Amino acid sequence: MKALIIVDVQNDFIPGGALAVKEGDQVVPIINELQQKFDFIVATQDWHPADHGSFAANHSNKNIGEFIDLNGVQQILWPMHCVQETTGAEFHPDLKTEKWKAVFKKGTNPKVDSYSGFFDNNRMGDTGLSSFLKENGIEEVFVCGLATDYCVKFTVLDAISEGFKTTLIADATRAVNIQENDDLKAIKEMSASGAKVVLADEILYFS
Ligand code: VGL
Ligand code: ZN
Repeated sequence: MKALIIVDVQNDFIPGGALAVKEGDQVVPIINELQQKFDFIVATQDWHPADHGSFAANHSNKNIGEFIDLNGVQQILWPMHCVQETTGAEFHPDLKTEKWKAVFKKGTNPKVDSYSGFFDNNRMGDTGLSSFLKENGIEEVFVCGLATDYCVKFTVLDAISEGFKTTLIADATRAVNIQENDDLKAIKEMSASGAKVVLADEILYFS
């Protein structure tokens, strides 16, 4: 059976949010349409404590975009975003949630960031997403959401390494693009790692 994984479609990643992704709002209507094609849907939610180590504000004399060593893992520093229980951490208000089987929160450990919906960046913490999918007979996952070059990419790469047949729905994602073309680089990396890359229309009209 197949599942749709909706990654981090949260207010802080939408234009006007703390870590705004250009055109991030444009994935919402596409993802809502896609949801009609899936019986099994899960979502991930970036869910940081205010003292999270990925926030530039929690390090003295460090700016957003600088790199640090965070407990042995190279970490780019972000603006404060998706802080637990804040509006910025909530899902976009127009995103349909009725059919979701579960939400997997990530990034809760202040000592390590977590881009993937499956594991922390040091691969120690496990959200339980992989076992949840496997217990429910899911063999194939389709990934969409925000952002292409961070949480979507690492969710796709972990899905592949967990043995799921994995498809990226490319136009149902948008990228942070710190460097121009980070989105294209990320899509190439996912494809080279074994992900199938499709456009939403293929699923909406041909499946
Ligand atoms: C994300 C940066 C920091 C994402 C989350 O959802 O792609 N990016 N936290
Ligand atoms: Zn985050």
